[in-house]
Amino acid sequence: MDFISANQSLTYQEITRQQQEWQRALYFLSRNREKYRIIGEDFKNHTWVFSGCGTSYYLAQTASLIFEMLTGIKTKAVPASEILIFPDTVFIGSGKYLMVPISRSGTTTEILKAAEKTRTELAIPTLAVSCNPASPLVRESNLAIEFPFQREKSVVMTGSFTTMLLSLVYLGAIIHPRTVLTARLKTLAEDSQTIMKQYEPLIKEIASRPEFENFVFLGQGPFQGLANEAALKIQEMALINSQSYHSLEYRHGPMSTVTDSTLITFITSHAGVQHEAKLIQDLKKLGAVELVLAARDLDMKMPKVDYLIEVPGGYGDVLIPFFYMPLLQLLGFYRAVHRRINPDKPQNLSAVVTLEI
Ligand code: F1P
Repeated sequence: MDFISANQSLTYQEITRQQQEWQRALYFLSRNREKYRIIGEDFKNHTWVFSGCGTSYYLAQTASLIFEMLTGIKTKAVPASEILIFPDTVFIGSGKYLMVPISRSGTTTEILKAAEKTRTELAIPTLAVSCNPASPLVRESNLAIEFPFQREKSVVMTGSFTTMLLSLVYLGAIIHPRTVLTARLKTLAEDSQTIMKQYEPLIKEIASRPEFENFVFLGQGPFQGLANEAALKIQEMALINSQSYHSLEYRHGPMSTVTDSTLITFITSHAGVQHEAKLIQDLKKLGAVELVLAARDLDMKMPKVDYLIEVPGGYGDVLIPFFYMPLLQLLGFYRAVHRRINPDKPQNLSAVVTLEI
């Protein structure tokens, strides 16, 4: 970075220290195993409604699907505002629900109001997830996932996304234990850090290509939440419009906007790779530059692409987001640097949105 060195940037520090945060988080989460097991037991027949705003909403999208894959418990994900505006479309009839409000700060007005409405007017219990154990969200919730998250100072959420996601994956792993997953959780942080360091120069190179005007992120299932979050990182840090879709939806209209200044990032999954590989081939013909994130143990050969980032096999669709997300955050960071924009000071944004409601 010319005008500010990467190490001077808070956002950069928070992106690159996140794997250490996961290790700490896992240590503290493991001390509350019994508490989390009981939560799972008490609410296994409820629908868990994951909610948040901005990054915390995209986290809700990804976490709800991973949690459902892990536990078989029914989930849905909605922005906090939907609970305020259309509550009857979220909590239906006499169904049994647990609300999971997610917020880094624990002070965003919409999620606070949504949690309060759910608890008091609808008599639905809440399980808060926040990086701030002293926040009103945690204080007022019936239950909370608590551990000493390292507080982020940046406006833009990065490590807090993956650390809160990890806490929900961990909860799922306790509710429905699996030996392989428990073993993989032990190596995840170190392996993710290795991959992040290995591919950081490539991400920087891609982010520095001047011709890109259109950033598109595609993913299915839990990876669609990652696509939304990656697009948001480009908007917040680099101040560029970006788009995100369910991968196969891109054919149904949006691909009409592809030009040779479009970078399409494919956030692939084990479940979707057959379809995604075909999409990668098809979109190449339209002239887009393609970046593919994929696990090494996919049971097929990737078509030839401009940039391929391969992450270790054996982690499955539940844990590969922890390899992809730090790299997607770095893409936003380095695009900002390329545009000589300071990612620590995003335009028009503050760390918390406070409204008079
Ligand atoms: C959520 C959030 C951020 C966003 C922005 C304002 O905050 O929407 O995702 O980057 O700066 O706040 P929180 O509820 O998770 O604290």
